[in-house]
Amino acid sequence: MGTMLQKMGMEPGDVPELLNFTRPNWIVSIHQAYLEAGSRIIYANTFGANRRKLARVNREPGPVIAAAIGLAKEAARGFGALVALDVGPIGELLEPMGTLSFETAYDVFAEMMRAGAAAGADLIVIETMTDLYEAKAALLAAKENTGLPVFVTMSFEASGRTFTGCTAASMARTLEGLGADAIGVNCSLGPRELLPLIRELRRNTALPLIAKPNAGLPDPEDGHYDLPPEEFAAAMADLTRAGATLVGGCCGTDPAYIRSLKQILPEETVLPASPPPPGLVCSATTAVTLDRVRVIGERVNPTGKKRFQQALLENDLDYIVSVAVQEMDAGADILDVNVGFPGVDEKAMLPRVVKAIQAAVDLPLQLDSVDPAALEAALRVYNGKAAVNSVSGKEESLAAILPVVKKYGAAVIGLTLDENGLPDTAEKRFAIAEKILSRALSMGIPRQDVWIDCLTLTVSAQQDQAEETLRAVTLVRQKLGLQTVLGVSNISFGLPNRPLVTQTFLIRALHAGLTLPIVNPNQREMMDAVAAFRVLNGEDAQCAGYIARFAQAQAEAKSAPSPSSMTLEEAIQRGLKADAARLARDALQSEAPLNLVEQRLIPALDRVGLDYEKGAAFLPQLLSAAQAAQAVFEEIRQQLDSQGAKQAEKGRLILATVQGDIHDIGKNIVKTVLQNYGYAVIDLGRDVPPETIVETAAAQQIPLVGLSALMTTTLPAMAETVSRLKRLPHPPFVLVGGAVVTPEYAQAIGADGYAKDARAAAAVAREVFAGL
Ligand code: B1M
Repeated sequence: MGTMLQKMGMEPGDVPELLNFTRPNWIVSIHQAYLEAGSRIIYANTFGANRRKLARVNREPGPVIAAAIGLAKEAARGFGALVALDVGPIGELLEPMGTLSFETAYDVFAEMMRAGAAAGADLIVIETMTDLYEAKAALLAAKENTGLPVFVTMSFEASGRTFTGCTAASMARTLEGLGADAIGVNCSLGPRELLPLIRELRRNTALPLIAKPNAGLPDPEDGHYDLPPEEFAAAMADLTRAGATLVGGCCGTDPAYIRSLKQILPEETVLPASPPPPGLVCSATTAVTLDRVRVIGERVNPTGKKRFQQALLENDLDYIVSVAVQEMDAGADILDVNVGFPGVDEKAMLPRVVKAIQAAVDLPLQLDSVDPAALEAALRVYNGKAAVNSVSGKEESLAAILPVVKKYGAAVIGLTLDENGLPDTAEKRFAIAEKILSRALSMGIPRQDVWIDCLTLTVSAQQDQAEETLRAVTLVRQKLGLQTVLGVSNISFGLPNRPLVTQTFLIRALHAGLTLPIVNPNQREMMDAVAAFRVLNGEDAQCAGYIARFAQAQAEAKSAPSPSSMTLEEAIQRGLKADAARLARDALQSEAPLNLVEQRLIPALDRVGLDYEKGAAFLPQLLSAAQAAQAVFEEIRQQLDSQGAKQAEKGRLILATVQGDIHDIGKNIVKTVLQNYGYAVIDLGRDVPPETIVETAAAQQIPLVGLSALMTTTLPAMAETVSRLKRLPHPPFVLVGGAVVTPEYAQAIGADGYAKDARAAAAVAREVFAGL
């Protein structure tokens, strides 16, 4: 639609959805051209018809969507084609990367979905998503507000991830679990580049797969796509062989492409039978396949932990996140999250904690509660495929928990106890496991998503039960082939030298068939036992993991830094706000504030930036590191404020981060330092358009304007701003800075000065105001 509207004369900046009213004949004729070329599903012109985008042109989504669907149906008449409500991204980043809450995003999508269904759409297509969280909000909105089939496609980069770091495996498992009817990829790349992605999706789902690539890759010079229709169609044939059964095109694919594509497609495409994928849980960025022993961390749990209980009661999410980060560092694969404690409203707290942890930790989470309402609230906001801990064999539990697990596509732990309590023989526990499995299967929960916990009892109290638990684990593993879970620590309760007993039991349980031990990953004995077991069980190829673990000195081997040994740099890199602020306060006792910025804060952020560049960290990590850096900066600011005897105002100046750039940590540091040197700073913020800066400078006759830019892509906005400032009748002195700016570049764009850091900026200001 976009490609054709541009060809027909849509101007840059036009809102395509308004053309449903102003150019209905264009829209109908575009649909018809594609239908004549062979399209069997057409997307109505509703991609951006959401409340947030349409508010800018004072339109309501309902009438826009009704008009668009009406035009598509008019065109489709006589072709027997289906009309899809087309739903694109809202256009704003969701929390924690942006400011839009998950709940608001859901409401925005729900309104579109209801309008599309009311207007008579045959199906819903959610497309061009780059954030799995946003795709989830849209899919839930479609499922909960309409009965229409829903397709979801996301846009990936050549790295195999979306720009927020989502993998094809995480996408497939999460969206399939949530009930999508078909999934796939659209936009960003050409058909050749999509092949590995389609293969990866095929490995992870039996759903029909969609492939809608661009017409190749754009020429960097003129922006034209590089594949002609015939080559496009030939490359698409590889995608159909790899399993794509719904095919089409995105940017650059005019009707000639669809015609060529139609010619190479067989009339009936047979979905290749694929074996059920192995069990898996995931966050948006990390998929954990259950094909080997995986460790579930147990520490995000208040039981017996005074500090954790206090954190829950005081809503101290930073502390809770720091516990999760430590478990991740210690090598856990999945984190159990439990916030059940007297005085805590679990239904409110569990989702809050899930949101906080998933912003800093990219491991899959296991949501642990007996309250179905709390579980549902947390599953709703979880970005990925979670596990639920737990359901039991009790009728009441099965009836309350399994529907929630099914709706959100989670895995579930079944506890082998029922109305009669925990049986004392392995066979009776096995019977309960069978009952839970059969009930889950009858509800459509796949077998690989049912995990069984045969329950660990305290050996000092019931000595014979240790053996029964191990026998039950073996029965479940061998006869049902399910994943087995055990919270092993309970075995040693009340005994001296607990780690020894727990480790011995863990080793026995692993050999009995335990696949998902729930342990304290900070206890070296437990992780050592798992590492050794992985070697003996053939899970650790060439013993590489084991050797890496013990190659370093024993003291260093995989031990998580305790909060007391953590450095300020580590706290920033891990995004631990409270720890970072505390360590900054300590450091400021002996270090000068600006040295702290230059020698510790900036290098720490540089390392995060490097990891991001290498694909070892993703946007959420970048963001949490930035938030931790801001907490450090706040300490620095307070210190500077308390030191700097406020001097008389030496002059007024403007500071701004240029248009398109939201990096403002550096600009804020420059601001604080200049304020402390006695200048009054008019802070125009970040992402500031040139006209705002120019108008403010002119209206208030400001002699010095400081501009900051952090990205190569926003340097042109800096150049543009400088050039407009220089055209003023009384141009101000323009100072530029920021990590990408060099003295040469400053000179080339006509700036009057360059400063490499905040101190240098203050020196320039001194000179400028002295010369006035
Ligand atoms: Co992003 N980011 N980021 N980011 N980020 C960079 C800049 C990047 C280099 C990371 C990388 O890939 N290695 C890369 C840019 C690549 C390029 O050049 N094209 C990048 C990218 C790609 C992005 C996004 C596009 C990611 C995405 O969405 N896919 C996105 C951009 C959104 C946008 O701007 N439109 C994005 C988003 C973010 C966060 C929101 C997560 C966060 C910013 C939070 C915030 O600022 N409120 C963030 C962060 C933290 C970074 C890194 C890691 C750190 C930047 C920083 O704050 N440094 C950065 C990597 C890096 O720089 N190593 C990166 C510390 C700060 C104190 O230093 O700003 O240089 P700096 O300031 C210094 C000096 O430069 C100087 O003084 C300061 C103190 O001494 N100075 C001036 C600064 N301004 C001055 C003005 C002056 C004088 C001196 O006179 C007026």
